[in-house]
Amino acid sequence: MKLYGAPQTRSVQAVWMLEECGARYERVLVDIRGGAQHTPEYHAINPMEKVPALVDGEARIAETGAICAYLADRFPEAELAPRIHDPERGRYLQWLFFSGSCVEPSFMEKVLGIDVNPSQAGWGNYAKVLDVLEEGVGDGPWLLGDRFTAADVVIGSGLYFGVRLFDLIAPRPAFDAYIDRCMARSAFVRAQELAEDWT
Ligand SMILES: N[C@@H](CCC(=O)N[C@@H](CS)C(=O)NCC(=O)O)C(=O)O
Repeated sequence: MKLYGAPQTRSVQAVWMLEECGARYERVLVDIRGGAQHTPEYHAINPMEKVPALVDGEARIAETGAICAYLADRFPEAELAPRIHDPERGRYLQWLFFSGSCVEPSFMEKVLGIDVNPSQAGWGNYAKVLDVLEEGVGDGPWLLGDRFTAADVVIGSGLYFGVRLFDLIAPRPAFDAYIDRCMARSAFVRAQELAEDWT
């Protein structure tokens, strides 16, 4: 299994997930600052020419949420996803998709300082997304209660990015407590180090 990535990118989320799974994998640097993502070879792995991307035998997966979902199913013994007939799988999938469809666009809304019509924008608006996130992580410890899943890797990474690394989200007690729980996981700690070293 090969993870294509680069330092200081969303690749850290995929590394965190791989570490949660206890997977054996190789980290392959894509020098995105030098343009290495725009080669025909890498385009064949991820046509968006972005990192991260995962190659597992014949399987090729890009989009961080999809990589996390794939890995959770690929390593069922790690118990990072409700099984297919478990009703909790509905909420799990909702949170996994919520990141790419709502959290990320809402961050862009904030960065660009634009106002959107919440009925037209698929993500509602930034304020609504934050309120839904707060409600989701509020009771804790995880999005599905006592059960830590791949959805926490994805949502936890987004909140860590928005609250702790960049000043995109004003701190709220529920966010801080949830981020602290994520940061206390040994896989999270390992990922922060590993994802900086792609030599
Ligand atoms: N929607 C993608 C976004 C991936 C993305 O934007 N990656 C950035 C780094 S965090 C990248 O590869 N940038 C290089 C480029 O676009 O040339 C995901 O969730 O994986």
